[in-house]
Amino acid sequence: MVAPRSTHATANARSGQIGVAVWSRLEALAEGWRSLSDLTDRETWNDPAVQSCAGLIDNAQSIAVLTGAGVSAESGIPTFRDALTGLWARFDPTQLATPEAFAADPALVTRWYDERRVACARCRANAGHLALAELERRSKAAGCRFRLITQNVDRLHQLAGSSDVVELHGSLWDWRCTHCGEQREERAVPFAEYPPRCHCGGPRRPGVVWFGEPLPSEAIAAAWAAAEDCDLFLSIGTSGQVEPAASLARVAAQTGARLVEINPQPTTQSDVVDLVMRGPSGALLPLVLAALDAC
Ligand code: BJW
Ligand code: ZN
Repeated sequence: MVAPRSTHATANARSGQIGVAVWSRLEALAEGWRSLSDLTDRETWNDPAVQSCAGLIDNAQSIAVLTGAGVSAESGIPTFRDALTGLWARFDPTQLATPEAFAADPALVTRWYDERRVACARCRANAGHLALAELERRSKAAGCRFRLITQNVDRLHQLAGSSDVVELHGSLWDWRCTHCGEQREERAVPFAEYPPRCHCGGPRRPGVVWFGEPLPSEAIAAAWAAAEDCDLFLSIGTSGQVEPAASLARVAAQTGARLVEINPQPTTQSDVVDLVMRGPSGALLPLVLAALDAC
């Protein structure tokens, strides 16, 4: 059922691209969804790319999924590289997400994160998150290994029911004291002061990974192991611009895995993947699940 790697270019050209008319329909679907069953009940999807993706999943013994900010876009959370708006429009997110920015102006940086916490607290998991949680359940029930690695800091995968999520870049909800090191989950929004203070009096910072900081060693080890021993790697909603996460797809490719990309836009990984699905993950992933039912 799965074509050999040498036919990738043909497979991409023939069936890996979704047309413009279909794209606008998918956007409408993504906006109009109510629940996973609502979306899949109303739609049966016969696009060859969706069928191919379902076929790859059906044949896999070990699946690794890497997600990025695009997976949460349909929950209303702007992607990391979306231009900042309002009061933040004059700031560059890649400059704010640094230890240097926090050292220079902890109040400014923690206010930015707190506003993102407030916005995230109002968001719910979307059909893409729900579909990945369902795919995990089905895969495990069928004896297939399934590992979800995320760069996202919003914890929406966990809210959707995914388990053992590998968080490469930490979480917006965890805050750590820069003096005594105590870290705890902070769900109440908003904070009363910037930066929030620890009981020891020290300033607290978000438990996320900023540029120039090492990723949590357990998380990066788990992600690397998953990429090395999977036979199917799905890269969903990430631009692939940030290392070391961006290398995971190439690691998987080097060890012989098949690669699928789900993203409305081309990425740094598009050239190495076997199947490109151009569209929003909140619409495409439920359709892949629906197509899996027919496998
Ligand atoms: C949709 C969609 C829809 C839209 N459906 N899709 C090697 C080479 C060069 C540089 C480096 C290197 N190794 C390390 C570096 C430096 C650096 C780096 O990568 N720099 C690059 C900019 C070049 N990396 C680091 O510094 C990392 N640390 C490190 O390597 O440490 C080494 C070390 C070892 C020992 C001691 C000390 C150091 C740390 C990286 C940390 C990244 N952190 C951030 C911020 C987290 C907190 C926060 O959110 O504020 O993580 S940066 C930001 O980028 C965030 C994201 O998780 C990450 C990835 O972004 P993502 O998810 O791809 O989002 P976008 O916005 O880029 O893309 C969204 C995509 O969605 C787009 O493609 C859309 O098309 C798509 N989309 N709608 C599906 N509906
Ligand atoms: Zn403290």
